[in-house]
Amino acid sequence: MTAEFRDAVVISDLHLWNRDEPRYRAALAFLRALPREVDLLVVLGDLFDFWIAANELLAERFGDVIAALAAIRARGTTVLYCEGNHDLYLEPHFRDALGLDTFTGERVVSVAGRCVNLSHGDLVNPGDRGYLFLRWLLRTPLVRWLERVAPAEVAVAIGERASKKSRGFTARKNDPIRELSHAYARERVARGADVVVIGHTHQPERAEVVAAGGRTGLYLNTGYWPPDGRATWARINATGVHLYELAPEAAPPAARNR
Ligand SMILES: [Mn+2]
Repeated sequence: MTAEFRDAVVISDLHLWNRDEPRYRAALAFLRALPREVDLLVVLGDLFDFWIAANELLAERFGDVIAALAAIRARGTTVLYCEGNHDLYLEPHFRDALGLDTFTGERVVSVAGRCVNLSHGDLVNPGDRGYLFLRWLLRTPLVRWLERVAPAEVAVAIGERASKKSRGFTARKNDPIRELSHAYARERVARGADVVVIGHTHQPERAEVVAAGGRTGLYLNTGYWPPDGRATWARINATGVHLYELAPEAAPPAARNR
C-alpha cells in the first residue's frame, strides 16, 4: 500500500557544514517557513556534509535545523529522510529519537495522484563498482560498530576526508551522470512511476522522459544548495510538478518557477 499525500516539498544536497554559512541560515528559514498545507517533506539525502549516526557533536552543531525538522514532524507533516552518501545511519537520531521516517535505497509514494519514485541518486550508475563497494563497506556491521565506539572527533575527521573524496568523484563525471540519471528515470517510468526524483548530481533539472514502450514521465533533480544560500527545491501538488530556485538570503516561498 503506497502512502498518499496531497502536497510534497523535496530538498536534497544541502551539505550543511558550518552554522555561519548563509546556506545554514537559508535552510533554517526555509524549514521554518514551510507552508502548513505541505503534508510531506522529503529530505532526499546529503542534508549534512557529513552525518554519521547519533553523533553528539553534530547534533549540537546543527541543533536548530534538527529542531526545525522535529517541529515540522510534530505538527503532523510526514518527514521522509533518505540516506545520501554523505549522511549514513540516520536511524538512531532521526527515526528513533525524532520520529522521522528514514530509508535507504528507493521509496515510492503517491502525491496528488502521481506515483513518485524517490531515491538519493547515488545508485544511478551500476557500472561504478568502486563506489558501490564503498557504499556496501560503509554499511557493514564492522564499520557500523567502529563508528559506534570511535570518539565523535575521530568520526568527524574521517567524515571530512570521505566528504572531500566524494565531492571530487561527483564533479568529474558530470555529463555521463546526466545520461545515466535519465536512463534510471526511464526505467522507473516504464514500471509505473510518473515522477522520478533524485538529487546527488548537483544538477537541478526537470525534464520529460519517454520510456521504452512509450510511457512518459518526469525526471526531476532537486539540485544543490551552494554555501551562498542559493538553492533549488521541488514541490509536487495538484497544480503540478515544480522546480524552484531560492535566491540568496530570500525568504521562502518567494521563489520563481523554472
Ligand atoms: Mn550525494
